Amino acid sequence: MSLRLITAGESHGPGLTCLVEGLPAGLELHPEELDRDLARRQLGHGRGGRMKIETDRAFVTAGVRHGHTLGGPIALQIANRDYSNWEERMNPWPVEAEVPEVHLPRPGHADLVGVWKYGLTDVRDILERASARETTARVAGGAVCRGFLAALGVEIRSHVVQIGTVHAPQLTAPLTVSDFGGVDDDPVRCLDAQASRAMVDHINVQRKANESIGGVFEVVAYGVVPGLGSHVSWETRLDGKIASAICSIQAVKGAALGDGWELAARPGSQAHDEIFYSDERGYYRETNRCGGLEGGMTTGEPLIVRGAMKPLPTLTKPLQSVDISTREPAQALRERTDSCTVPAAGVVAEAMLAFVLADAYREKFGGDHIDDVRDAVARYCERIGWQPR
Ligand code: EPS
Repeated sequence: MSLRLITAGESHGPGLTCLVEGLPAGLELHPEELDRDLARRQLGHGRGGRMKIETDRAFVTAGVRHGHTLGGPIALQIANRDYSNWEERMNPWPVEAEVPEVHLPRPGHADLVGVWKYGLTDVRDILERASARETTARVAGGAVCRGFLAALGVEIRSHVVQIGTVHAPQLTAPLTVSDFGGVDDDPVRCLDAQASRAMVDHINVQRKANESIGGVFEVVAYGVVPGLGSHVSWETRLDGKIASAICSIQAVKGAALGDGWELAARPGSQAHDEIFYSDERGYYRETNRCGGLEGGMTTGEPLIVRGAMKPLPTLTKPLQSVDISTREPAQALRERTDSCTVPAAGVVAEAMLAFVLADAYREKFGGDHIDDVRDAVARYCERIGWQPR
């Protein structure tokens, strides 16, 4: 991997940190672009009380000077405002007060296997790091990767296509960047107004019934050059890297590239994207069923990936569990939680895709200064006769 993204931080600890290492020097960054993605991650009907406490902002403490990257690791810090309510329970250092341990693992969370594996007795020692609060740091780092990609003409967008049993209608034409203009104004980040209303109603009904709700988001990257990734070795195939990054998001249980699972049911003649050539367009396709990936490489068509998110494991009406201090039956931990975070997961997935693509560009084109990268990309596009679409 040419680029590294490391996060640190607990959900109710003092704050979160993200380190991004491997970007070139000379890349222009704007603080409002980092904060805009952090604010977008806080959106969505179905969030709990925590989002009213936090107003996430990234403070850059290394790697950037006067709005330009220096080529060294970039460090980003985001404070947990809620820490002021958790100072005794989450203090890095011993405290006077007695802090009771949590002994009620939630089915579907990291709680049980975590204490088991790490030899701990307090579930909080696991759940604090396992919490999806960590995605805040990924989004901050992803925004930096996104700035790098934007300098190379790549734009990433996302929308929600399913919440629980409610599906957005099938698209009749491929989406373009401009179709996403108002997506963040929609309460569930869905592009279809009627489906959005049904999704909001579904969340309300399920929330009243003490349920949490999952769903499916779709992320699309535009302007990606053909030939990122490679067919030559399993670990260089970009499909695998993207699926891994999407499935690493808390509560995501499935990733699909292009038409994904639907391809399995189709005959070959309706599963692939026929190849055409014209002097004006060069090589092109009329369809994009493969989601912009063939043989582990980008095709130059928009890159499309979906992620399926399970309902969150913290339920207001808890599931059956076991008290790990007594091994007696007990109800799982009941904590303040969100009922639906699929809209936010789409924003997190944009960050993860931005990281994977930025890494692939770094690997293929190298360069110490952003102008070196731009020149290398331009030379390559000229050699293969490809223009962004
Ligand atoms: C989370 C539980 C909730 C979520 C949290 C993820 O936090 P709290 O326990 O403080 O109410 O709001 O997500 C965030 C804090 C966030 O920023 O997205 C969990 O258990 O995973």
